[in-house]
Amino acid sequence: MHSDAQDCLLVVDVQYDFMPGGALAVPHGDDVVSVINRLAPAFGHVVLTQDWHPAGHASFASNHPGARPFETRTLAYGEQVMWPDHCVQETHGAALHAGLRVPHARLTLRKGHHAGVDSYSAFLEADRITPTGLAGYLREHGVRRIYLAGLATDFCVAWSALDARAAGFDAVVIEDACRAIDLDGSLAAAWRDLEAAGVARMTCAQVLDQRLATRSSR
Ligand code: VGL
Ligand code: ZN
Repeated sequence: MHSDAQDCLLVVDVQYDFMPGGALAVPHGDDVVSVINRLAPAFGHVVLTQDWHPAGHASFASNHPGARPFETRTLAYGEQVMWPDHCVQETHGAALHAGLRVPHARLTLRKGHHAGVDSYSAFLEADRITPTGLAGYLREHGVRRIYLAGLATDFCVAWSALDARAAGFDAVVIEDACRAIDLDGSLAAAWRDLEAAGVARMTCAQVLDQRLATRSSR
C-alpha cells in the first residue's frame, strides 16, 4: 500500500548562480521555477537542496593554479570538474530563486560545505564516503519514493537520483522540471546511468495526473 506520506519532492539547487546570467549558468535554468511551482502543491513533503560552498572550495578552478573552468582535474578523492566560482555561502548567487513557491518545504539541505570535497549528490559527498544525513532523515519520515526536480539534470539531479536508488529509495526524475549543463555529453550519459539504475523518468503532467488519480481514488 502506497500513501502520499511515502513520497517526497526533492528540489535541487534552484539558485541564482545556476540561472541565466549567473556564475555557472544552466541554459534555461529559470524555466524550472514555474514547473516546480505547479508540482509542489501536489506533494505533502518537499525538501530543498542548496549548493553552499566556502570561498576556497576545491571544485573552483580559481583555487588550482593553471586550472581552466570546465576542465577535469584529479583531486585526492578522484576526478573533479573545475567549475567557475559559484554558490559561495551567503552570496546572492547562492540564494534560492525568490520565485519558488514552496512554503511547505520542511528542510533545506546545504551541501558542498566541506572546503576539500564537492557534493553534487544530496546524499553522499564526492569522496563517496561522507553522508549528508538526508537518507536517514527521509527514512525516519517514512519516505520511500523520491521525485526529483531542479538543476542540473546531469550533475546534482542525476547524482542525487542515483544515490537515492543506492540508498534503497524509489526515484523518479521529472524531466521537464530539470535543465542540464551538458558538458561533453554528460546529459546523455546521465540518462543512460539513470535508466540502468532503475530511476523512472516522467513529465510534470504525468506526475500531476498520477497524483490526482491516486488522491481521488482514496
Ligand atoms: C552543480 C556543478 C557544480 C549542480 C553544483 O547543482 O548541478 N553543478 N555544483
Ligand atoms: Zn557546486
